[in-house]
Amino acid sequence: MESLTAIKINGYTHVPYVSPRYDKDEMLERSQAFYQWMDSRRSVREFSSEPVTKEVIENIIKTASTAPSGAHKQPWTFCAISNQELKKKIRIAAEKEEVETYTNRMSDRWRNDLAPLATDANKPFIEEAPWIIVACKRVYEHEEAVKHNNYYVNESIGIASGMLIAAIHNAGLVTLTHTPSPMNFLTKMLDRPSNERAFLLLPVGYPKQPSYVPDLERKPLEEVSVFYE
Ligand code: IYR
Repeated sequence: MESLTAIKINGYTHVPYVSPRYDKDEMLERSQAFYQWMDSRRSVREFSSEPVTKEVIENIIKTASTAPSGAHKQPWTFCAISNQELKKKIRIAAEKEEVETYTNRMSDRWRNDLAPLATDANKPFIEEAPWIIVACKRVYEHEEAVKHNNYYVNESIGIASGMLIAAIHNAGLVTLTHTPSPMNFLTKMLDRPSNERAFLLLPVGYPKQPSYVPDLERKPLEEVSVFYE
């Protein structure tokens, strides 16, 4: 077979891409196996302090950064923190916001909705997990002192964060999407530039043993999909 070569479109190089192809049975089996694997993921709120190698965290971040993004701007920075002192400072600041949130910012309905998850303003996992990753979105880029907004920034960082969570699960580790609000204290503490905003805080590590999660069900396919055939 003739091997394909690069072509030019609008003066830009496009290279041949061959996507993997599976026969029908293998496709069905892979889709089923991946669903079951992803369905075994749970958000975990209690972490062991057992260390995780930096290289694993690097691979997880590289995976997240394969996400599609608006105009391929990749408008994200993943801050990975293992420094114990910094984690402690972040925990204290996050808990301060959370106390305010749980006592004054949340409606009764919101508090009731969270009751099955057993969350509260205490966030020991920020200090106890070996790593925390703060996913930051980059709202704009500077080019010669001019600000250029990035595109679909929330969609892009949301997709990348989903892929980060999948990569964490794939490594046999657990995480939690923590959203201390407001989060500007994080951008300051991490000394991030003015074009970056913290989006999610994710502790990464092993669950504390024994580990418990709420007895939740996921919505069945019929409730989360409509097919138009
Ligand atoms: N940000 C708080 C509160 C919280 C809100 C929702 I919606 C959750 O699903 C879980 C928690 C916290 O992280 O505790």
